[in-house]
Amino acid sequence: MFATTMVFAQTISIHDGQQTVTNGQIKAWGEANQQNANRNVIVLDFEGLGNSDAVSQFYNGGLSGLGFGPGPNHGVYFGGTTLALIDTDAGGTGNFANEPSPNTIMFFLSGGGAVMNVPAGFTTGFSFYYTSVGTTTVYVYDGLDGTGNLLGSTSFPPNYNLNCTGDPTGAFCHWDAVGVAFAGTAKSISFTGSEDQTGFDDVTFGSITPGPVDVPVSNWALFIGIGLILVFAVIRFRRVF
Ligand SMILES: [Ca+2]
Ligand SMILES: [Ca+2]
Ligand SMILES: [Ca+2]
Repeated sequence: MFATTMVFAQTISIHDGQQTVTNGQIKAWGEANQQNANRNVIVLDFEGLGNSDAVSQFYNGGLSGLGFGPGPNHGVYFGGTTLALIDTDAGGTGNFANEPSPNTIMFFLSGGGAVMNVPAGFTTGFSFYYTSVGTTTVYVYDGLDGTGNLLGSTSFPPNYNLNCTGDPTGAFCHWDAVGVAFAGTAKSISFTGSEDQTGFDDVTFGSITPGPVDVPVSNWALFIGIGLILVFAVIRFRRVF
């Protein structure tokens, strides 16, 4: 598998080494993520999936290829070539660092890309983080499995090692947050790039910026206010009766 003319940037792989992570550790990461599911938007962070594990039905009320899950049921399923990958520093075989939600990302080894299906459809746009040796292009379709009309496509430049170091290891150490807007109702997204040289994380619906959204401070003030009203209401209720 060695090319006669080696160009480091072109032969580097995002998937490498020996797995040591246990199934128990992987399940714990998934459970920790589900406890933090108090969000305004849907974020697929791939935590709780196995190493080199087909994402498959994990976000659709079912299981991954290796039998992990179910994850949060978002009505989303992935094509067979879409895999999860765990950071080598966390016991997997992922040659990456600084992933936006540790320790698991999405990638593909074959099939030319990762296809995400949303049968109920979604509108406006979505966002995600990526790291890649080559150009990454995302295609949006109004049919399942990359069929139907092409609603839009957006390309992003190579970025995998821009001004960064590992955590402590991982050659794919730079991630960019990007958004894709489109008109119409999308039912599938094809994430493409170079096989074994492109990674994705925090695929987010309902926001042009990827990842979990914290509750704004102003909302906490509102919640505290509602809580105080309820406390006074209970005190008053007890006095009346
Ligand atoms: Ca990491
Ligand atoms: Ca790492
Ligand atoms: Ca992640």
